[in-house]
Amino acid sequence: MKITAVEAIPYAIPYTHPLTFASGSVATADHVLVRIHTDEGLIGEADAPPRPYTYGETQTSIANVVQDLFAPEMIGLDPLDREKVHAIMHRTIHNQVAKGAVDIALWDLAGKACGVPVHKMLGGWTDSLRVSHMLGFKPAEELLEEAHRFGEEYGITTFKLKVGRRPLHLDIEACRVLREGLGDNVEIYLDANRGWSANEAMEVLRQTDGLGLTLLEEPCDAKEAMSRRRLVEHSPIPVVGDESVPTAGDASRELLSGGCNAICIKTARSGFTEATEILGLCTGLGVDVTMGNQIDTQVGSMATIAFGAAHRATAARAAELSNFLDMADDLLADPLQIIDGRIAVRDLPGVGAPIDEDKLSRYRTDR
Ligand code: MUC
Ligand code: MG
Repeated sequence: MKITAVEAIPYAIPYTHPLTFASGSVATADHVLVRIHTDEGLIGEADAPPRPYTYGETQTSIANVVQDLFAPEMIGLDPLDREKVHAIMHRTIHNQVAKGAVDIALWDLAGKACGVPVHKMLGGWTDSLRVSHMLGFKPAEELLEEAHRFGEEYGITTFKLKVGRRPLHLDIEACRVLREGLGDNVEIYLDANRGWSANEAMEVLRQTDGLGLTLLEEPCDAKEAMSRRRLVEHSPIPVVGDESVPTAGDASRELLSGGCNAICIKTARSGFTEATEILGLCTGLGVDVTMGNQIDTQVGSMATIAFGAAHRATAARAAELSNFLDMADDLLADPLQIIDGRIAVRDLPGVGAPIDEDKLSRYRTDR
């Protein structure tokens, strides 16, 4: 099998409920669908969600780097020779989301070529994942109402609260209201998207002590190395690296230097290959992982599900899989469903995310 063409198709789908967090806000899914074509007629696909405030990539930069830098070198290669494609991509620094999508599209092709679901190829641990829902910036009472609604409608019992606001009492109050309103059996953890300093995060931990929060993700910029290390040393709960650890090299640097002691794995920015390397580091070192959401579509969420369900360690905690519910529409042909707080894998060859061609024609912005 040979790669004959690589497409990077920009599209835009609005959000019905925009998500706001410390480093940015998302009102439109202005993503890129990466498609790798082969001489055998098989097509590998993956969704690339640009997050300029996190990685510096935009819809245009992702489409350009895939089409102008990667595609010309990839054409003619066997898509199963992933290491050769990675060597090509490695010559360009950064551009993690573009690289992640190319990698997932190659795995999609590998699964389709073998007639096997990718979650089986990667490890086949389980057939569904528990869902964690992400709560964006809102007044505390609205957050509680949203959490109750997601509990009742979808059976979700784990919530990641976006924090990192100033003054600090806004988030401290939100934690209190959620804990009092949801009771002790609901898991609540925090993600500050670098909104605080490490010392502010210490203060929040002090004032939320006793509320049973389970994780604190990316409290401050990881480059604040000294005070972040102090925070990690003194925190009673694991401090999770997210945007500071897109690659295995970043994850090892942050873990070994004490910048975090748990890791959020996101397939959108690490692909399956690098995510596997990161996971190996984490299980080897004995640190917890979470499956994160890069504000993914259903197509992107299927990739997270395939990877998360494949491994014991990634299936241990609830995975962030519900952001797609806030979108007006999606490209996935057969919509995802959250039932009793879980989403199931799809037993289709590849990642299991066939695209609705009519919807792609409607939402693509390049024609
Ligand atoms: C998260 O976990 O941080 C917000 C920005 C981004 O890149 O991902 C989201 C969610
Ligand atoms: Mg995060």
